[in-house]
Amino acid sequence: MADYTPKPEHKFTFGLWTVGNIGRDPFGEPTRDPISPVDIVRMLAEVGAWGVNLHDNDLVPIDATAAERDQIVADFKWAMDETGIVCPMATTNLFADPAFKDGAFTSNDPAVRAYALQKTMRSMDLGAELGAKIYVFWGGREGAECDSAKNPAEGVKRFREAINFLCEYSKDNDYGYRFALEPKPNEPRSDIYFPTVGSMLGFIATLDDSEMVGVNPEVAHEHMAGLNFLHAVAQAWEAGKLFHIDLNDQMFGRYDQDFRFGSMMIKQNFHLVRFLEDVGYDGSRHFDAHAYRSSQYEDVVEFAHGCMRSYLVFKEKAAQFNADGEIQELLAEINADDGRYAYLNSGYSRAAADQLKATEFDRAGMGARNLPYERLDQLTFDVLLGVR
Ligand code: GCO
Ligand code: MN
Ligand code: MN
Repeated sequence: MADYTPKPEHKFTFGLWTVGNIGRDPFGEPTRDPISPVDIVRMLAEVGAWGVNLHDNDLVPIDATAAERDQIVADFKWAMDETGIVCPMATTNLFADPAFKDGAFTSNDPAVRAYALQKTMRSMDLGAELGAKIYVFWGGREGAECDSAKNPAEGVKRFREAINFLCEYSKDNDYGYRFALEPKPNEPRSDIYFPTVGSMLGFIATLDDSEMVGVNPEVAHEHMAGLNFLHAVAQAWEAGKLFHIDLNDQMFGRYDQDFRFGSMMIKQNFHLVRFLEDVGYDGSRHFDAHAYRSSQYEDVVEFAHGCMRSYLVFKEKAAQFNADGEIQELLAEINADDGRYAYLNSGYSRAAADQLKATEFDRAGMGARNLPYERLDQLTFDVLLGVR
């Protein structure tokens, strides 16, 4: 029996808001008691996680005094030291307070935009104090219901100005942050700006210092938009922009479900984990999910175990897939290359263009070739379901 024990090298992290979720939804009141940040750190250590991530207000209430803040942060750091739990990522809550009801960085109100910047700088100070090196931006309220009220191009511009400003703030303070922007198509807004990973990648290229900014893709967010998450992650990876990842699970086209990783889309998640492991992604594996509303504390602990266990099971299946002789033979057959067109690999030259133009192709032969993807997909299924 394989060992599915989580270890620090797996870099499994949970947000304070994930295992700390109290089961409130738009139709119903909380179903479980809050857990203090210090107790969450202890719980994460017990289940074998590596790190904890947080929004400023997951730890420090928005109306805390400076003295209260310092005490809370000191207690939290003590719990981190005691347990060995690290804090690799921090972020700002720019969505809960009514001040942000029509956006933070993209609000029409200059005072709200300025307050959002100030709140983020303070939260960056906090993250730096806890050792975070990744700073996430999820623009939950940056969007609209009423497109008559806001010019979306203005929204893009305002978001850019904010990120440019905060990049400089990070550098000015030697925080060493890398920013990870997290797209989502909707919820809580009807439409959120920069709805997908591709959209965010396009935006990043327009920043003053695009080097220090990447993405934080989330399974649920691309699935809500009906998109292939693996493809989004692969594009981000190929662009050198996969700075962080939010793992959870979600049916296509539904409300924001935030299910336990591996609980819903098994084949998609398998391919995702195989990709992350094969390319050597070495960032956090962050679970941005929460337990069902029906769970109490002991089942929340099971939820946390489950996220990490599912990842490790997928990882084991990926190794099995990679070591399977029949699968590898099929892949070799599918990717066969006799080197005849290698002259195209170095890009354009007049000689290459002339040679290519003079080539006769067996178009009918190419079309008639059998691609054994049915067999390959069934073998994948058999690996996943443990019958191979
Ligand atoms: C959501 C988002 C958030 C962010 C978090 C960190 O759908 O609510 O995924 O959980 O990830 O705010 O930036
Ligand atoms: Mn989410
Ligand atoms: Mn998220």
